[in-house]
Amino acid sequence: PRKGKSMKLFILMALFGLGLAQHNPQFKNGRTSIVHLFEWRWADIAQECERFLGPKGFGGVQISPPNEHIVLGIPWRPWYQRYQPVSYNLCSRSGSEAELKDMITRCNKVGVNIYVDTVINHMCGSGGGTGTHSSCGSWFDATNEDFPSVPYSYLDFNDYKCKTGSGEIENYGDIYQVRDCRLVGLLDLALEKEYVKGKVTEYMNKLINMGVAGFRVDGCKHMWPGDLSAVYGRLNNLNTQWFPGGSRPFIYQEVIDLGGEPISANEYVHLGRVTEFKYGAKLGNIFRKWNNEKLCYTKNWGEGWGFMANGNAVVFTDNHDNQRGSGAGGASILTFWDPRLYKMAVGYMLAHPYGVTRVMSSYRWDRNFVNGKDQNYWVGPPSNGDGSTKPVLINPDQTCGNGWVCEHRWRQITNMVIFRNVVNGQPHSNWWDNQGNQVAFGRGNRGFIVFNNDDWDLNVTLNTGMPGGTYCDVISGQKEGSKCTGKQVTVGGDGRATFSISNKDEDPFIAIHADSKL
Ligand code: AAO
Repeated sequence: PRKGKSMKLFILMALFGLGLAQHNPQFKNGRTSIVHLFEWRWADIAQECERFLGPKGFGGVQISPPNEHIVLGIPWRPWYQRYQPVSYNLCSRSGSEAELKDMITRCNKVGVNIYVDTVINHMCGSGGGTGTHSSCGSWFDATNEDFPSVPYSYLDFNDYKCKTGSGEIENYGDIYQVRDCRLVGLLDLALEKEYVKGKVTEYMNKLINMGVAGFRVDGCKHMWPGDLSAVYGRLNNLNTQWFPGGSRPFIYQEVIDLGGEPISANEYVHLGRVTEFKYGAKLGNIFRKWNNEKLCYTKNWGEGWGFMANGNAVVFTDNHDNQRGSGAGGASILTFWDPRLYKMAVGYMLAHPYGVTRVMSSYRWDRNFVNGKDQNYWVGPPSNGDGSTKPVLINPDQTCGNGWVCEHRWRQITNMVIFRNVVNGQPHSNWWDNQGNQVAFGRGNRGFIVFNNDDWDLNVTLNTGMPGGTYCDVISGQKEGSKCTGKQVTVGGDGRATFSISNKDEDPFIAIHADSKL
């Protein structure tokens, strides 16, 4: 009996260990954040890793889906064609397999991981037609569910299980519909079939062998946790050219859970991390001061706000869906369109210890609101006349051109990505608030941040917990050589410092850290 018990314990630990391992982003040397380079070309990402992300301490890049996808109406080409797979060939709007491979290698070399946006719930829409209008030119027939380049046939789809009249998800209150019927007309793969599991696993393992560190798994709410568990369990360990032996791929699953539906994020947290959508929705309300929210209420930010356990969460202010009004979160979501509040919200997220952080990096499009809805939410990345994606230009002042926003290059955001690395592992400490929208907190003795989102000035002396000395604020400027290019903060031998932030400042917050000390 003792042997049986310890065997059971061993199995439990092995299962638990395996699960936990897939929660680890496998960041290289002390890096802590992911940037989503939405719709970037592989060639541009490779260069960005070398010239910016590596040197600035970014941990990884979430790339747009690399597999072959439908091409919708040249040159119309909405961004969302990437979420309509036609095969698992590795050629997409972002580039060829060779370019993908080159990018993965060059990013790994400078310590930046690649995470793949993985679309395995479905293929293209049922109305996708028949022909070779796909990113590698593979022939497919959406009408008859025939994708010979995988190959998948009609036998590999869920139609036999879906019970709704339309074949669509009609009611998010019915877990069977949500998993077995079509999401917005997308042909729903039967992941319960061994054959489909095999094809999906083959695709993901090919990417692992090429050197990626993990996966953002699209639409997990629409797949059964048991099927996902089986797929994840068959994934190879990471490539030992770049990662320690036995490293498991990082898994983070897109499950929109704002409460109120029978399927919850909780059903997925043992399999990997999950996107915490409440985070950006609440943070938007707080910085906009909607619903009587105040910054001081964030003293217990994180699990105290009903978010999932810290170790399970991937957090973000906005994502590619809700920055254009779809997905979840609604009007409160902050984006680059509201730069002043956005920088504060991203700064707050990066300073706070909760979750694995993902920074959004976008392109600009012409918005056209009709009754509060953006008619142009579909507009694809900056493109040439033939529909190909424009390269990311870097201006002399290090901002991006050609329509790329590059939020991750905004000084305030880049410097807070660095802040998060510097304070990594330190506790949330030395909280202060004015019972309104002025708050401050530290990260042990390694960093301190102060926000003024009230409509009046902040003038206060606070215990920072930092060693005495002169520090450069990394929001209004940064340390360059032996000088600060922006504000300076003097911390006394007792750890106290006086802060002044006008509500009219360009960016009404100040952050200092161990590496910004003169
Ligand atoms: C396109 C066209 C469609 C066409 C289809 C097929 O737009 O008209 O029928 O092609 O031809 C993206 C685009 C889609 C696009 C699709 C394929 O967003 O417009 O369809 O590519 O090209 C659900 C899913 C979630 C999904 C989200 C958008 O659960 O997984 O919808 N996100 C991912 C990707 C996304 C992608 C796909 C999945 C598909 O990030 O880019 O779609 O690969 C509730 C549910 C959510 C549900 C939303 C849908 O949310 O909870 O699970 O998300 O509804 O809007 C409040 C509620 C909140 C609610 C929310 C929105 O906030 O509290 O729960 O409102 O109503």
